[in-house]
Order: sequence, then structure tokens, then C-alpha cells
Amino acid sequence: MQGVLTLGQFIIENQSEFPYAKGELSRLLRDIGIASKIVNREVNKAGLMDILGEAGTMNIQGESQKKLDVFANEQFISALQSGGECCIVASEENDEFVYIDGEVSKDAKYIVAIDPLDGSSNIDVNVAVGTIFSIYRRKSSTGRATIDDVLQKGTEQVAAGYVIYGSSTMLVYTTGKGVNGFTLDPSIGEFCLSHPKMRIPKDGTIYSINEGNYVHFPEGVKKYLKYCQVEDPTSSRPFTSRYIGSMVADIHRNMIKGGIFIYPTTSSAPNGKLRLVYECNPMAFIIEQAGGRATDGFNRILEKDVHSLHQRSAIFIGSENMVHKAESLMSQYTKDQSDEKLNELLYKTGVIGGLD
Ligand code: P6P
Repeated sequence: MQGVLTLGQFIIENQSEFPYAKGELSRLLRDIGIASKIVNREVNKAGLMDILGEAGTMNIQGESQKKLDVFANEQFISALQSGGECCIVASEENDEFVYIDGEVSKDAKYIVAIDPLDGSSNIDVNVAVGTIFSIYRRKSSTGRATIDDVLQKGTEQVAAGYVIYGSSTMLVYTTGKGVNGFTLDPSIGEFCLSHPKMRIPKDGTIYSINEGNYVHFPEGVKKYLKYCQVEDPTSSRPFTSRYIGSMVADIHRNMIKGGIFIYPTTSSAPNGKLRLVYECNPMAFIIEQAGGRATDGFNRILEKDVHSLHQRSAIFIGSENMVHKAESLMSQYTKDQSDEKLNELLYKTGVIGGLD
């Protein structure tokens, strides 16, 4: 394996990045890598097994769970349970967060938030799907961890990553010191460093959005789409529209080629569709670490207050200059409905708050 650096070797070689870490975070990342390989095996042969289709259950989002959703969720929770480095798992597939029982785990210092299989509705049509994970250090120092240990701002993440189960399977993660990508080599069953120090281009010519919702988009988004579609060779417009319908796949493509992914508020998703804790925050951490930008159209994703486990957010994420352009049109044409701005206004006018 001359010249091949596996995920495990890379984690150990870069362990000094983790402040105060005595190997726990390294082992936690290893556990996630192991579960990803098991999920990858099932995703790759989903068509051959009775593992396609509906599980006959619904998650808290009211979405019918695919058998692979449930399988993936079980694999990640099981890997984290046996690894012993995590005390709580917050998963898209579970209404409430899950305590990781066990003599060791209950005192473990890390919290994992995860979307075990994002885009799972694409599995039956053989389109790339992904896993998204976010790792926090628990804030409480004694007793059982609580919901407050989970509902931390995105800026508090110690690590975040995604796995894309596509033409090849890649694990991309950051611990706050840049982004590195690893491709699974099935012949040795190892994730191998293939994309060191990933950077997203500052500009791009790809925009990703479900234009089927056009009539329900905020005015600023409509203006941005028209901007993308105008003929202007000096700025390489019209841009190209690419939408896979799998957040990990759309954002990964934009990471490599440059581009912007937008899931704004719509009439059916007045707070956006994507979830802040285990989709928007981890992807925002990764993209910012790669030199990109991630906001809700007005506010930096990582600084948004986290009120609840399955809280949703609008997201504009990708190449820095493209996101800036979209934000400028949002501020020009759309009123910021987010809590932060409303609370700020109420505070300033003395309706709420005050120092007492
Ligand atoms: P729509 C998949 O269900 C997902 O959560 C993301 O992966 C994806 O970007 C989005 O929803 C697609 O949503 O409404 O365009 O089908």
C-alpha cells in the first residue's frame, strides 16, 4: 500500500489537531467510518436485497422511512454504542435523541448529530445518497447529558463530515483545520486519502435549487434565479442548473466544481425544509472550512440559535461570491423573517429583553 494513507492513519497522524484529545475523537471518527462501510455495502446491493422500498414506518418529519433509512440509523447507533466515545446520538430518524447506554458511554464527552441516509428517496432510482454527521463536545460535566448538550450552535462543532454513496463512496470531514476527502477502496475495505485540503472555488457557474417551487420562492430568490439565467458572457452567464435532489450529492459537486445550493423558505416549508442540527450546520462547517459560505439568506448558518432537535432552516451554501450575490438580492427584495432579526427588533424597541 505504498503511498496510500488510510483514514485511520490520517486521523492518528493529525490527532494533535484536537485540543485536549486523548484519542477519543479519533476513535469516534473511526467508529463513524466503520458504520459508513457497512451502510455502503447495503446501499450498493440494495437492488438485490429485500431492502429497497418502504419500511412501513414514519419518522418525526412525517416522511415514510425506507428500509435503508432504518438500517443505516441502526448501524450508526450500534457503531457509536460499541465505540463508547459518544453519550448521545441525535438522529433524523428518531423523534428524541438517543442515550448511548453503557458504563463507558454514559460519561463519554461527545455528542453526535446525524442524518444517517440523506436523500433516501433516491435509492430506488439508483441516485447518490449520503450520510451527514456533526460532533459536539458535551457542555455538562457531570451526570447524564441533556438536550442542552445537543442544542448547541453550529460554531461549537468540533468535527463534521459527510459520506456520499455515489459512483464511488467518499468520506469528507473537517475538525476545524481544513477539509479532507477519502475514497473507499473496496479491494482493501479502507477509506484512502484522495482529496487532501479540499477548497471550494470562490466562484462557480452551477446553481442547484428545486425550481418546481418557483412560485413559492421569496422575491430575492426569484431575482437571483433570473440573474443566473441572464446572457452575459463576461460573467459566464447563463449559469448551469443542476439539481440531484440529494443534498450531499449537490453540495459535493459544488465543492469540487464551484456552485451554489439553495433550499429557501417556500409556502410548504415556511422555515425551510432542511434541518439545522444534522444537515445545515455540519454542511456549513465543512463548506466554510473549504473557503465557502453558508447562510439562511440573511444570517450565518453556524451562528443561528438552535431551539429544537428537528428545527429547519433555509440554506444558501457554496461558492463564497455566489452566496454573497444571492444574499444581496435577498436583502434587497425579501424581508428577513428569521427569529434573530425579529427578536433584535423587539429588543431594540424595548418590547422584550432588557438587562434586568
Ligand atoms: P425536494 C432529501 O429528501 C432532502 O432532504 C435533501 O437531501 C435534498 O436536498 C432535499 O430534501 C430535496 O427536497 O423538496 O427538492 O425534493
